[in-house]
Amino acid sequence: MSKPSFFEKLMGGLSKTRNEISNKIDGIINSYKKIDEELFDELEEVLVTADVGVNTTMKLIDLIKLRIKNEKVKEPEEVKGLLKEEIRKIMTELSCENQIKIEPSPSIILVVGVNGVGKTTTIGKLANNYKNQGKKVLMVAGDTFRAAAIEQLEEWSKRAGVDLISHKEGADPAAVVYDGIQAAKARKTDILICDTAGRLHNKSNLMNELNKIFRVIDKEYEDATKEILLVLDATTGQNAINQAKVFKEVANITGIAITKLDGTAKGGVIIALQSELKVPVKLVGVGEGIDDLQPFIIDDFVEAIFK
Ligand SMILES: Nc1nc2c(ncn2[C@@H]2O[C@H](COP(=O)(O)OP(=O)(O)OP(=O)(O)O)[C@@H](O)[C@H]2O)c(=O)[nH]1
Ligand SMILES: [Mg+2]
Repeated sequence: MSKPSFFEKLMGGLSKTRNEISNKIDGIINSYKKIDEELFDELEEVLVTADVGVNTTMKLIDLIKLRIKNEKVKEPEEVKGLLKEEIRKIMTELSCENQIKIEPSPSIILVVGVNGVGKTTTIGKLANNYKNQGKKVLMVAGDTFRAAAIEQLEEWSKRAGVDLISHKEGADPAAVVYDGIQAAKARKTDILICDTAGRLHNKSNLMNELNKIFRVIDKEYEDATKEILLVLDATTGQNAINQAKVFKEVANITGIAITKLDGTAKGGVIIALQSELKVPVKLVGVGEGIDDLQPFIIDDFVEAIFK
């Protein structure tokens, strides 16, 4: 059997979200003979239920109402196409790259996010992808909270065939990152990927720990291309939006990786993240396997949820 293409995997991963959005919208539209307020109310409910978020949903409804008025649209069947177009538009408003920045080399990717969202897994998949592209990759076990966290990253480093810099449990994460940078310089590494702890129970803890790491990076790796990647779990829906807000306050987040899209109908959260929070979604996780990480492409995403 041939391997599924990128788009097929995305389609598979987004199947629950597609059921929640596209199929429900079809059901609604087919039950209306003309476009009226009630139709909009039902559309609104579908979008909010799929975790598009109240603000983004309201904005979208206003935008399609305006188009319907201006273009004198009469048929309910046309509404779905308009919605698809407006979703694509609000997502592309952000004139940011949706690709992880790794050029010019060397680059450093600091991976942050609360516990359990999929940071370590995403690092493993990412390292494997870059290694396969011929890049020299090094991992840093910056989550020193538990010995198991270090072991887990070690496991991924073996699977991906890349080296790992680690200290013992309880070590200062900034010191591990410091060592990682020195090793990257000595080994002429292209991409240094750093894990961090998710178990930081409050904002000032989080800020202190991250700031220490940022200072080390700024001082020791000033010229490196930097990416601060926030990992969010799609299954948490609106909670993911709240996490993004908190992390935006403490760090200059340059991109988002959304994980676990395969198990959820809440994929609509991506629309809100990209359009409301103005942080580009750069990666999507669609499974637990090493190949289950994909670059985020707005057009493919919109096609996949409206198929
Ligand atoms: N289905 C699915 N599961 C995923 C995906 N990404 C991660 N997971 C699973 O989510 C769980 C947590 O992943 P980790 O990578 O350990 O998460 P973490 O953020 O490093 O967690 P802590 O180190 O505890 O803060 C694991 O069981 C992963 O296999 C994904 O895209 N899809
Ligand atoms: Mg981890």
